[in-house]
Amino acid sequence: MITDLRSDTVTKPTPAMRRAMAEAEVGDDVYGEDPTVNRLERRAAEILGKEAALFVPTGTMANTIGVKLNTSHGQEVICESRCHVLNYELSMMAWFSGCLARPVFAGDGILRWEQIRREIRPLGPHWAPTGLIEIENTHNMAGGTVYPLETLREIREGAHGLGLKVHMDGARVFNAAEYLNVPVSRIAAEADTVSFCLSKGLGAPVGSLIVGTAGQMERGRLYRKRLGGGMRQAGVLAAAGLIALEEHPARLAADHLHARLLAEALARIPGIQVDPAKVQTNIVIFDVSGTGLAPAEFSRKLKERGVLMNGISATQMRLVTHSDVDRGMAEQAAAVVAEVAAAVAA
Ligand code: TLP
Repeated sequence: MITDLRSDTVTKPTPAMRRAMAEAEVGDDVYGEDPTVNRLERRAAEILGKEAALFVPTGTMANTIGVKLNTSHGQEVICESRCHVLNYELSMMAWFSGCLARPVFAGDGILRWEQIRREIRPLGPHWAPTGLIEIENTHNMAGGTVYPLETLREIREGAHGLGLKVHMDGARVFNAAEYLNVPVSRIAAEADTVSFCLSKGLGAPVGSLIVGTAGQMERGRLYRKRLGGGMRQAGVLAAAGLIALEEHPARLAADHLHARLLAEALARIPGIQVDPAKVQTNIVIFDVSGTGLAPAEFSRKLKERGVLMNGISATQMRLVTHSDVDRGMAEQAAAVVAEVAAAVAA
């Protein structure tokens, strides 16, 4: 058996999802006639506390539309240096929206208003004006870190005070809500548009949503079509998404527990560095340089023993817990990491 901790994107649809997909009522969503997609969009808007939602194939498309809705060509988007929109979306911000990223580093991935404020550029003879603040919650490459509500409020108030919008890449915003123990709508209220993924911790096979005002989502539909995201009888996907959205947030606590257990076990392994106290959600980033192995080599040795984890830098690896990994598998994976580290030391 393989324990796949490369990402929470790897989950397989549950039997209930497969049944719902097989039985889904469908129509042509490009005409707005897919009842299951419409239901998913209605429920997503309600749960996130926004006027409207738009179902899209991927988180990348949701963010692309989010940036486009809130900017115009030639503007800058302030974002954290390691964020997904800048590093893992094939420069879509530039390609589709004609914007430049203005990256700002925060060790824990969490931007503070004071940092953002210093980077805001007015219209002037030399500068591209700031168009948007983009925040990633939870922050993937900082290790699943969560924005405190107070920090989000300061960013929203500061940005709105200057006439700027806030887009939240909330691919894992339900993990953030679980960590803060608040309804996800409390978090979404602090951003103008929020993207989130059904296909990560929530366990759906495909799909993301973007939420915002009804007017924004109406324009968003056109951008989605331009991007090739008009999916026709997409109710088969939305049916699995509805189960993910309604039922799976409740099980994220287990993923967080397993991530914490893994981090604690890893911290005891000589040569591995990680601070379990910093693990807030389902992502653990750990340094393997002390073992004498590079992440790619470490990853290969883990794979030989049935455990999948990827390197994310010259020294660090990432593991992500999800619904297809139970406590026993998490414990077993930690034992395999210990075994590889010990084999190298010997
Ligand atoms: N993240 C993937 C990889 O692309 C890195 C992963 O395995 O974590 N925002 C955030 C914060 C993400 O982590 C991801 C995917 C996306 C957006 C994009 O989602 P998709 O893959 O659906 O385009």
